[in-house]
Amino acid sequence: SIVIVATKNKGKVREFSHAFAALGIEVKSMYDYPDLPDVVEDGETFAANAFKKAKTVGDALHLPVLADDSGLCVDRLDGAPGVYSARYAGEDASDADNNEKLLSTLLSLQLGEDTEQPLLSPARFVCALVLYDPSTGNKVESFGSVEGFITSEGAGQGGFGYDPLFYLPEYDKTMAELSLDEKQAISHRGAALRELMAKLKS
Ligand code: ITT
Repeated sequence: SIVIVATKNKGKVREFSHAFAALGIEVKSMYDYPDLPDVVEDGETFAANAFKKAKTVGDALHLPVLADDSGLCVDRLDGAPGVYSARYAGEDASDADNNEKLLSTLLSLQLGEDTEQPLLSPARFVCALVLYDPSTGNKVESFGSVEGFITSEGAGQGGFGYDPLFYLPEYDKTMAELSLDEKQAISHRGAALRELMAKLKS
């Protein structure tokens, strides 16, 4: 069987493919369906944006669709970049651009403080998932989050997005230094996926 995920983010595709492969389910993404309408992600919450993606793509394909809206919330930045995480440094910003903007913003706030210490700024990743069925109009929602610290000493080649800057003290590693299995076990996306599966079973 297959599940369609309304995403163009290759990092998300990799993680969903890995998670669903363990259940014998193949993941299709927006790359597998040409001519899908553009999704306007102007919602104020992760859940609102996830629903917009699932509904736009589900209605276009006349098939049930899963969507993920996620991002990074930094305490010191009052929860930014939040729903703007993908375009923090501008409309077509790369992950590297966004990471650079995040670090320079936090480091500029730290001026005047003890700059000998590496930056460790509390933050969390948040993920909202929506599974939408256009034949009934029903949706199932789930959420997950993971706490960590933005570090000025980025590391790791795995994951995507802000993972190299997201430090997990319990592991003494960044999210980008974890394997796919390790990330799935603790990540916002892994947690949201487990909650979704539990809701679908009950
Ligand atoms: P789709 O809308 O096509 O799914 P997107 O990248 O635009 O792709 P979002 O609007 O949900 O997706 O933005 C999520 C951004 O938050 C993403 O681009 C990363 O910068 C960041 N992010 C989300 N999950 C992450 C993770 O597991 N690790 C690192 N960064 C993550």
